[in-house]
Amino acid sequence: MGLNNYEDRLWEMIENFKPLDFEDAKITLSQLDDLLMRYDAAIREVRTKLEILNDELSLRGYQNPIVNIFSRRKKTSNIVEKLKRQGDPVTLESIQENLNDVAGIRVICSFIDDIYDVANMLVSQDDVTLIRVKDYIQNPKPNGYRSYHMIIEVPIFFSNEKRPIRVEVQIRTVAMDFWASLEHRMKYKRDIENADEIIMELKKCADTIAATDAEMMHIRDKITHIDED
Ligand code: 0O2
Repeated sequence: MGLNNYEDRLWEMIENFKPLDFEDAKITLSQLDDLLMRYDAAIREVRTKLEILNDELSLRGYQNPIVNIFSRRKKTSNIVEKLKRQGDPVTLESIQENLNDVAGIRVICSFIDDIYDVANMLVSQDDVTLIRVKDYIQNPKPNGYRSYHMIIEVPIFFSNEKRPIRVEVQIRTVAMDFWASLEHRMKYKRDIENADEIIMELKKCADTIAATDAEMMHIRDKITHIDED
């Protein structure tokens, strides 16, 4: 890390975390780095679990239920912005108490039933604690958004302690992901002239995608039966 980067982060710390003085800012920054390292470790842990599941299921004839895994750790600026937006204090304790998505993993599956299989297999591991589920596949959002969201907690072992760390896992099909990426772009655009029209078109596409996802599963089942005969 270059000096400028460190200095920038120190100023970011002073501005948002309101340390007592410069020395306190340095200490808090080092504690923040420690906390972020723990979230990075949790991402690695959950990614590995998913990769192992995928390898095993592929050997059992499931044909790679997971197409891709993306992960990201929220940047400090976005952590601060979200805490402020929620009206929560900007402190290290508050990050752990009030944010579930500092560590985020997105799993892309081929078929809808793969999503539920992968989710169930992950949460049935005895070191994984399920904190919350939001099933936007069974209950899509009014805009058409579909995805299966879980907040889980995994224990991470460090040199002198074991700590449970939260990870947000979003699981969706390739088609749902394609839709969500395009729809997400709307979030950062202001004053869109024909917003209502775009929202309607996106909703229509989301419904078409849902029907296609269901049909693809049906066709896959037919092909599987031919294979078995
Ligand atoms: P970004 O930029 O992707 O990180 P919480 O879990 O309490 O923080 P919430 O809203 O209750 O917040 O969680 P929820 O509903 O599980 O959604 C969290 C994430 O799902 C969002 O993170 C998005 O990534 C995704 N998401 C939810 N709704 C939509 C939607 O309508 N369209 C798209 N494209 N993505 C969605 P962030 O932090 O909002 O955004």
